[in-house]
Amino acid sequence: MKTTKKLSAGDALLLVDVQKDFCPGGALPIEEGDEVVPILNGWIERALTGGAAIYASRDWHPSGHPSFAGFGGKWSIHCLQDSEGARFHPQLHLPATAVPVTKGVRFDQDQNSAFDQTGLEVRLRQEGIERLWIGGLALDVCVLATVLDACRLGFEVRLLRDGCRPVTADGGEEALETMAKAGAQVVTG
Ligand code: VGL
Ligand code: ZN
Repeated sequence: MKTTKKLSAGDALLLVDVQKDFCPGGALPIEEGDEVVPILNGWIERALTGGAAIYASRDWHPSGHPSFAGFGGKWSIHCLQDSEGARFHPQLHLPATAVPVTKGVRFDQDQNSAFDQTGLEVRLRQEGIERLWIGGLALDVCVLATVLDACRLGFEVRLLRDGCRPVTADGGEEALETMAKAGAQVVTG
């Protein structure tokens, strides 16, 4: 099926965790994580041209967070609040109007989805947004969880395949299948 790549009012681009720590050289690097940056910059252009809103989630952990190894989780320490590694990738052309969505702040458990107790759903409904174009890091972790929540909540979802990278290749393939089954439309290019 051919789908248009035009974003318009009533759409939002949702960029998931495009942060330094998830890119090569960071604390929890995803292979080729930085390669999503120019691709997502193209989507930012499309969103601005079409009058779509832009949201950018960020992983933002307190020290001793339960997702960290030694504290109940499996990940190396990453995206500590206010740290250099938690910053959005410096080459990501986020406009000043982009709305940050802070996640991973809970003391009791991780929040992989940008919808998990962040109030994002309420905000999107207030803004009349019905369709989400989603890309970022990591395809098989936080992008997956965010897309599945978005589908479950009834948003129309376009997954930006080339604007994502997985932690593991197999995980990425499986995530794509799971998201497609949930109703997300996978967009390439
Ligand atoms: C993520 C692992 C740990 C992600 C966040 O944003 O996909 N992955 N924390
Ligand atoms: Zn995290």
